[in-house]
Amino acid sequence: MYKSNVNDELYGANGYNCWLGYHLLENGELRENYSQWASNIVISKEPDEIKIALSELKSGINGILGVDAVVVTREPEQSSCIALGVLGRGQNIDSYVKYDEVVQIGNEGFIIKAFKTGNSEIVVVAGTTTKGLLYGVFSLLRLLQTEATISGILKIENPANQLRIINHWDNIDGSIERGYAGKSIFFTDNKVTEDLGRIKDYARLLCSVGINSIVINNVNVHKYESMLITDKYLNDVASLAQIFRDYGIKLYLSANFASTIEIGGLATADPLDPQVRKWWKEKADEIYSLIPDFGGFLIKADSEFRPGPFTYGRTHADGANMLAEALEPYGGLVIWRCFVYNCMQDWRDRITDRARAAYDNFMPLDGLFRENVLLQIKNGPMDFQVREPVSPLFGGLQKTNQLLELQITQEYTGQQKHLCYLVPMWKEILDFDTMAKGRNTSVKKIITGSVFNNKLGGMAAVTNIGNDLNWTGHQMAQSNTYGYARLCWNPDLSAEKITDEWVRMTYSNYEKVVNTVKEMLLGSWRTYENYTSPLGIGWMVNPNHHYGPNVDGYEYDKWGTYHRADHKGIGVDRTVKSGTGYAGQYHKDVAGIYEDMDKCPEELLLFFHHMPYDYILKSGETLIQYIYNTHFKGVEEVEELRNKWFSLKGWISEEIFLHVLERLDGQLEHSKEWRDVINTYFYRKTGISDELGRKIY
Ligand code: GCV
Repeated sequence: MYKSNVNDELYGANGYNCWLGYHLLENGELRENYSQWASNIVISKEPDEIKIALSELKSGINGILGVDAVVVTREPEQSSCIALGVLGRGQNIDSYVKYDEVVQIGNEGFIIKAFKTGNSEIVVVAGTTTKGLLYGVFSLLRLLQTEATISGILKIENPANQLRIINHWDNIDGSIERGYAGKSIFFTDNKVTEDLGRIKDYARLLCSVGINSIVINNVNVHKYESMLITDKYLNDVASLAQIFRDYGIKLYLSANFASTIEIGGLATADPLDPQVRKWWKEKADEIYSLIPDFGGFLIKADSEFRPGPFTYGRTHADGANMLAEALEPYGGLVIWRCFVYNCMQDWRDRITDRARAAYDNFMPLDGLFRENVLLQIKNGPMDFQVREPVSPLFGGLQKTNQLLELQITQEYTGQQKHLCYLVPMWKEILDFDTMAKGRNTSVKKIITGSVFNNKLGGMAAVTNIGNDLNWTGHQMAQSNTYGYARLCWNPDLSAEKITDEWVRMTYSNYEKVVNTVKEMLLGSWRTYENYTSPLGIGWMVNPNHHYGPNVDGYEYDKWGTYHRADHKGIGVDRTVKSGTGYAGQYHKDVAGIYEDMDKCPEELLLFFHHMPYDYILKSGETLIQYIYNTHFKGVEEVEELRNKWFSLKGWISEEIFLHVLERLDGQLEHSKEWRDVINTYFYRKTGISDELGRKIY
């Protein structure tokens, strides 16, 4: 055991507090400087509506500055202070904010503004709603914890995306589909949890980074799980909703499209059947009587054996609109997933292409959905692979509300055993230019609704949270939760900035720690890609659980042929000219790039083209040599990751240091297995040796 220099109590020994651990600033001068105004908090006479914001502010200041701030209800004579409140209610706080500032603050926005009067410094934190104020408080605390300059600041922020959603794939029995951090925090043994303290801690965490919606159960709603919308569970679900409400978060439920059959005693789930429509309306009445601000339903239909409107010869618009009609009187939403494809596809057939499915199913329905329906679209056309092109539905759909769906839980990216920081990948997705309305029609703009004047929009992601003490299994995977939420709030933030914040909030401001951890995180996605599936081909994982290498292992392809690898070449021809035609689903300016193997971005080459192993890449390597090289390199990079982390010995709480070290050791071993399995497969298939004569097992 080594002796740590770090005071574990201050730096969060076990990771439970995530980025809200609030550790005392190391910089004494700065602490002193902040404390001059942060020691006094001035509020109006009505502390009730700002109770949570105030207590968050007080406890944050206490942790970061070691000060027990005094709360008063008017400006202390000649003292510097924080002025805190909700604007527009005739309270003192109004006098600090100018009209042209107030009008810029939306109903989730806030202002942080610092100015001098005489010798005093006033720092105003205000929103036009309680929720906005809460976001403002968490933002101020972030600024303090990351040692930002507050003097003279004028910061008015509003979230870019209306809906900033977390999806849980939690089952009522407590298991989590694709969960790698323990069991569900919401359910245990077919009951709603009694550990509401933990739910409150979770709500705080999510609110602190601006999440405003949560779906608490799995999209795969089986017969028993359909009961969640019955009186057996709804009262308990309402208690969860109450906790989230306090932190500005609306609760949603995934529902079984065939609930009328599973729990309603009807013989059909046909969306056009009057009995079915009546049943859902009554169900909505019941739910809203208990949860007045219920967000709505998330639906997975006609996908991976889930029921849906196809059974009745109806469209997905028919299905979604029927539910939307039931929720509409209460302002509820239907979030309908586009992950609809035929998992029984015969992969020997060279024309049928799973990648085409979402577009083929949903493009013809553009404009047919009611106003309170959103389509939730996975970032790529397949399934959260380490590298995929962006779904062509972005930029394709124009008359439909859209949500981008990402996966925080690392189903295909190392299952929180491997370090794989996904923010750089998500940045690429958000910045992708669909060209739908000329240059600069990026995904991030489309999902805000602003490009096509859609009423609703935003982002959703499948969470990596479970009941492990540190929430995410691998403690550093907390950075993915944090980064996702920050991008929902502001997709223009750079990966570098988000990472910097996370490290400073989570560990410390010591430059050594900040620089080392940032380097580790920012390169880790590419490293993971290097030793796993090359150039966008995807999968190559063991079937069902999706962990570990297995080149032919994709479970819905019993013929082991989806990647089209033979002794001469590999890759799927998705061109219009000679392949599945998928490339043609993009706007013509984008399609032209993907269609042409010389223009196609190389990292996606095998997704779009079938290439011979001796094809020369831009680097001058042959394709086969590139596969060998990246797999050796990936392992070396994991070795570097481990060395970097090891250099932080004594700088990070001992428990977290050892825990991460253990994960990195495991990752190193496992990356070697990946390297060997992939390289051997291709060596045997092609008979081509590594030019550098390295040993291929
Ligand atoms: C919840 C993939 C996953 C499934 C998941 C599905 C989905 O197929 O492997 O576990 O099911 O995606 O997104 O619905």
